[in-house]
This record gives sequence, structure tokens and C-alpha cells, in this order.
Amino acid sequence: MNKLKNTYSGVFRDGGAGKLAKKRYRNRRKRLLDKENMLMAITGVPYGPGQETVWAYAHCPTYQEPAIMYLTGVNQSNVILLLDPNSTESDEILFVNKKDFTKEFWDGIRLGVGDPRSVREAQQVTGIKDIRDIADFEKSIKTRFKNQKNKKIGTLWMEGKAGKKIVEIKTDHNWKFKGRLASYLRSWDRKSSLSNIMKSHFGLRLPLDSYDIKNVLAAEKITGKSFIATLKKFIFFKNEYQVQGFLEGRMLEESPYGLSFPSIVASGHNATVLHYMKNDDSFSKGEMVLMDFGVRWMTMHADISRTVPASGKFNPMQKMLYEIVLKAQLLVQKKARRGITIDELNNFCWDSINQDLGKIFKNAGGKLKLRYKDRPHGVSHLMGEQEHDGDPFRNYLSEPMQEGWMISNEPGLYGSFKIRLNGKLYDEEVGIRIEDNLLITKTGCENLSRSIPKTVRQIEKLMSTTGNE
Ligand SMILES: [Mn+2]
Repeated sequence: MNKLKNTYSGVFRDGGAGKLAKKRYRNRRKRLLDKENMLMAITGVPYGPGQETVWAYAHCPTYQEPAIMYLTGVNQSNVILLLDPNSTESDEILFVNKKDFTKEFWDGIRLGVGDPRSVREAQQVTGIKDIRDIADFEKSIKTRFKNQKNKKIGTLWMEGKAGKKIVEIKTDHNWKFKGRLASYLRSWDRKSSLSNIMKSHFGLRLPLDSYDIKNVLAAEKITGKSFIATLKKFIFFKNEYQVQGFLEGRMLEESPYGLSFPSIVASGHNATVLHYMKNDDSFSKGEMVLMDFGVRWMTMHADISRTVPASGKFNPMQKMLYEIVLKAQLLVQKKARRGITIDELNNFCWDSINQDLGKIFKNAGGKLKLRYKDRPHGVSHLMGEQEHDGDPFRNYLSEPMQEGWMISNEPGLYGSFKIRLNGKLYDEEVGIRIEDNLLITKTGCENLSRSIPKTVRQIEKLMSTTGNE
């Protein structure tokens, strides 16, 4: 059995729960069934990395639709989960492809149906007893639908509010699947309707459980260790991609689950591009380097940003600006607690930075031109099964935060700055971002990335400890 699980490790993530994994996923499905109490169908991603846009995104070991990942742990394309609270036959069905041994010769093992042994294996791995061929999905859901009293099917699609308007994401697999279910309903029963389970799903998924928190801490630990190793070698690196290669190499060495996202390594004025991706510039003397990076552990993510001087030592203006950002970051951490909103955190954060730019920087004779009005981006986003989790329209910004939510804490400062300090003129385009990951707790918050160095002293000290770590 253990051997079997290991064979399927790429397509089933136990989330760190080991033998208890099946129970944990079953409980999640049960809670959704209890909350919605209707027939539901949720789709996985239609294709895996490298399958559609041939070689693009080929390296992405965890790629499943996060809702399916959360409910089943199954990490393979072309699956559908059906939940049916009123059935006496089975209240959950997992639909997968037929076992295809030629395909497995090319791409590796998948859960499949078609011969009794494969079905047994799929049952053993996932703990779901009713496993069926995805080609039979329409037939199966039709039968189940006829037995429903409320003539409804629940499914997941991304919608939110933009002002008074309802907005929807109409390009993803969820939307396509919704269209497919809608066309079934039109032919079966014109009075029936689809119901969006997004709100209840996120309500259940966003507060992390103890396994999730352990997994985040594992991700933070690897991410932090890799960052420290990078700092100790930093003065030998001549450009952005050398830093990226080393940093990502260290992270990937310690996790089979892949990076949280492609790293940003942006030096000098490149750091004023918020999602800088080129990572191909050489370092010039005296500039800072902004890094936004992180690794996954199981399905959880670390999402960390640090800004360091390429030379190993901040100049006086860089230090002044860096500490303005750091002060705002510590303030956000102090204020983050259940009941308050991310909108409120944004006010604390950007007020603090804008006030300090006046009180500290301009007061000392500094001149600046920001690349934005008031605030460059939000200080926090939700995290979890996705590096950016929660509804993509971010309506959660105005909702009171709950215990168990994980959020980023990432103040930044981007623009041109000029000041004379101790008789020396500094004139630079600067991008600074400092990002940690906070868990909202009963009494406040816990900084899950607290052990990753970020003060000027800590960074300069590590960068002067060159050579072998
Ligand atoms: Mn982030």
C-alpha cells in the first residue's frame, strides 16, 4: 500500500497527513455537502503542463485547479468531482480518464479506469469508492439530477463585484465547465438553474488547518534557508539571472513541489517594474536588488520579498528609504488581527510610508518622484492553495479577516529619489519591497516568515559572511 501511494505521489498529494489524508479530504467534501446540500460538480484543469501549449510551462509539478486539490488531493488533468447529498448509492464520484498505458509510457502514471485493478488502485489512493470513466459524466449526472427535488446543480466559477456590477472570469476551465452544465440543464429541464458555490467553498478553504500551517512553515523554512545561502554568496553574483539560478536551485533542491511562482530578481530601476520578469540585467555598483520568491511545500506556498544592496552595504539614502518601508511593514503586522479588514491595513501601511517620506526624507532635504499616486499596490493578498488565493476580484479586501486566514504583508516604495547626506549626493531610481506571510490567529497574527532576515543589520552581516555557509 505504501508502495502504491509512492507510485502515485505525483498525482495524489496527501498534504502531509499520511494515512489520515483520505479522512481529511473526505471531511472537506462532507463540510461542503452539509453547507450547500445540493448536487454539485467541480472540474479539474483540462490539461497538464506542456500538454496544450506544447512546451510552455512544462515544469510545474503542482498544477491542479485549487478547488479540486483542496477537496481531493488529486493532481492530474481531466477529472471531475461530483457530490450528491441525496444519493443512497454514493454521495461522491470521482471521474477520471481511462487507463492509457501508451500515454503512461510517455508521461508517467495516472489514476484511471478501464480495468478492475486500476479502479481498485484509484480507490485506494484517493479513498473515494465510486470512481468512474469521465466519458460517462453526462449520463451519470443526468441520472442524479432526475432524483433531485430542488432542480439545481452547484458548480464553481469566479465572480465578484466591481462597484454594483457583477463581474465574472470567462476564460478559465471553470467557466467552460459551467457552460457545459448549463447546456445539459437546458435540454433536461428549462426551469432548473446553476448555483455558484464559490462563496461557501472559499469560506471553508481559506482558514488553514494544522496540516496546511505545518506545510507553510516547511515552505518558509526552505525559502529562508535558500535566501540566506544566496546572501552569503551575493557579492560574487554579477547579474540578476545568476541570483535567480542560485536561489531557485537551492529552493528546488529541497522541495519536489516546485516554486510558488517564477522569481523576480530586479536590480536598480528594474525594481520599479512591479512584476519584472526578464531577470537578465547586470548589477551596477551601488544599486539595490529586489527579490520576490518562494517555494511550495505540498500545496502551500511561501511568498517572500527582500531588497538588498548588490555590494553588500546599503548607502545612507537606501538605508533611510528601506527603514521607512520596514517600519510600515512592522506596523501592518502589529495591526493585523481577525475582525479588521485588509482595506484598513492598506490605510495604515501607505499612510505610514507617505508620512515618513515627508517627515524623514523630505525633511532632510530629499526630493522624490513616485511612480504612482498614493499607493503602488495592495499591502496584502490572501494566500493558501494558491499563492494569490481567495476570489480573484478581491472583494475580500473589505471583509473582516478570520482566524486561520493567511495573508502577505508587502509594503513597497518605487520611484526616483535624490538627497544630499553627509556632503554626498545620492540620486537613484529605487524599488523596495519587503514581504512576509502572516497567519491570522485568535489574538492577533503570527509572522510565519519571521526567521527570514530583513533588518539592515542582519542583511549586511550575512552579506559580509561570504564563502561557504
Ligand atoms: Mn505577494
